[in-house]
Amino acid sequence: MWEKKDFMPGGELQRLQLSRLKKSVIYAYENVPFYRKRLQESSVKPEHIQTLGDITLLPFTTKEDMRQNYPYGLFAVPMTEIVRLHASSGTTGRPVVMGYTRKDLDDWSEQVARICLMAGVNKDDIAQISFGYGLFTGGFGLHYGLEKVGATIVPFSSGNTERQLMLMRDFGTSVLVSTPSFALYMAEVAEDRGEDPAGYGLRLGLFGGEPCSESMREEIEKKWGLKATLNYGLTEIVGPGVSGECRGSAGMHICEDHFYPEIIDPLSGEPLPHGQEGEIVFTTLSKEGVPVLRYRTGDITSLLTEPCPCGRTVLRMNYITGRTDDMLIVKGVNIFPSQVEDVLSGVSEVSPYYQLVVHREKDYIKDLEIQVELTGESFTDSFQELEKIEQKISNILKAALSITLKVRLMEPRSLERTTGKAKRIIEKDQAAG
Ligand code: DLL
Repeated sequence: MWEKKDFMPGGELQRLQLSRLKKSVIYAYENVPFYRKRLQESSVKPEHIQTLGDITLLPFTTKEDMRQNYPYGLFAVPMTEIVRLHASSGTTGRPVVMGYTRKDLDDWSEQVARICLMAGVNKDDIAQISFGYGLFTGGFGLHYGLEKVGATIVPFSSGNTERQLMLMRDFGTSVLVSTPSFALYMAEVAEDRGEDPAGYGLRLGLFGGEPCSESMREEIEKKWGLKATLNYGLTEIVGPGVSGECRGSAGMHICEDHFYPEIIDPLSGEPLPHGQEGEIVFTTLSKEGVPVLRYRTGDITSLLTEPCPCGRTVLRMNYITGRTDDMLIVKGVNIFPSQVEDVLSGVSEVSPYYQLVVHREKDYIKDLEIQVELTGESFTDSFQELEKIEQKISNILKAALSITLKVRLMEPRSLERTTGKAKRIIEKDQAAG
């Protein structure tokens, strides 16, 4: 039964992973010319994989590899076997295209169902999906997982916030499925209408697709009066369903029988021991349509090895603290948006809405401005008061990052709201005001 797969005894899980890993490497080698060539170039043969540790013999796969093989170059089966396509939301360049066989879709719904179950969804729930349905994996991914659990699905898709709220109330929605930023925005819209979001009766949130700081999670929980759980995934591997939180809210359990995780040093590519922070790399262990070997996700996190009180034996991954490609180098200092967010979350005068505005000159960053919204309560006409808050934030940022950054306080509700993923880094010419 799929419900039991997160509870496999240690040795059994590793045996399954090893037999699947061996098969996946042979499968990719025999069916995807790209992998055959890559392995040959590194003088690796599938039979060299004899232990799970031997995975480090395999070369990495990158987003660039996927883009270069656009659209179907990494597919391992003829198109007659592919029953669904999804693609990454990347705004620049070619998207990453994923193809799923019938079995891939069955596995995917099971993976997402496990994530939903560990978050606490049950048959009595009415789950409103506010992820986009389309090439983005969020809508369809959560849809089939929730269906497998037996919840009643409201397949709303993203956008149209007023109507989302109306149906949420009328249909008695108990579970909200969305990005954390959209959950926060919906609460704001409800408040604008003079309503208390907590009155809507949501009991649980399944949030994913983007980072969610602890202060943002608390804010969402407080406003809606729900329990917020986070889940993680990416198009290149499958979509949502790679990992998710149980009720303990202490990291996200990985569907390890399907996705083998590693942590590497993002600079050297060397494997790092469990517990240490680095870039997470995944190898698919069961995929037919597009098997993926050692995909460098760009996401920075660590693997948690302590047993979870919930009894699940699969590893947990920590929350994502940044992306390798989100790092901004300003005057020689490396800055991740999450570091700025951490600082801002400790300042009571500002809301969770912020943006990092990048001023570029040729190929380097000349300046970085932190735009952050004041809360309704701290908004004032007093120039002195505003300057005091700005200075306070600037000082804390300086202490945390060892660099003086320009801080610009914005009026409440002035930064752009999103019905999908929040955009934290913007280029100067796109900035508000
Ligand atoms: O966002 C898949 C997804 C949909 C996951 C819905 C969960 C829920 P992509 O659009 O390919 O796929 O974006 C993947 O988003 O590499 C991370 O950088 C980020 N991401 C996804 N989930 C989380 C999370 C979907 N829980 C990229 N925390 C990933 C932090 C996340 N970042």
